[in-house]
Amino acid sequence: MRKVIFATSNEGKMKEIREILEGLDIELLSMKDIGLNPDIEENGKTFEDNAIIKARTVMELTNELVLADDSGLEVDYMDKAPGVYSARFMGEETSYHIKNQYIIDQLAEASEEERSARFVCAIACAFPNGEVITRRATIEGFIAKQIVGTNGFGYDPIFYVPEYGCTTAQMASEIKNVISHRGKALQAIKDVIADYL
Ligand code: ITT
Repeated sequence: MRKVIFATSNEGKMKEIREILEGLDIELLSMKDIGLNPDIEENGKTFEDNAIIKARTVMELTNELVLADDSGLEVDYMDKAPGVYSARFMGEETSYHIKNQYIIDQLAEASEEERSARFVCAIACAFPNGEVITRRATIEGFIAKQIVGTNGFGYDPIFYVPEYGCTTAQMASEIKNVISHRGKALQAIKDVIADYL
């Protein structure tokens, strides 16, 4: 079975990735599985740049097919912050309860329409021959007025999806995995990998 490494050390992402890529005839390995923990500087300006940096670095270290996800939350009222800085926003060690409450507080004066936001995900796939491809997907929503829900990770408890009447932290993972930025971007990458196998 072909090995595919997913270059992430975010456990929340990895759980979703395993669920979404289930069914592909691959041995999916996390960074933890292969015992690698390189210090990768994500200094790109776009989600794609950073996904490529992560996938390419780990491909060069392993010579395997490597996928990487760079994702984040864009809040329109905050000029699309935290964006590519989503993980580092207010400090990597700061709890998401504090980060989420801060964003809610920033939007105290915002109207309903001004609460618009989206999750963005770029997935890069680095092949051992040096070729790299990317796919991007988004999910549109609004910043909730309160922190609600315990599923998912990160900013899920404040990301309200009107079509479902709840935050992504209140959704079953089966639903989030189909409609989310990561679910859709990985679905597109799945087809590319299936062709390669
Ligand atoms: P890796 O680089 O090791 O993959 P990371 O957490 O540093 O892990 P990113 O740089 O891509 O990853 O930052 C993504 C951040 O965006 C993540 O830490 C969350 O804060 C947020 N995020 C992305 N997707 C999310 C989702 O589905 N639900 C909630 N928050 C999400």
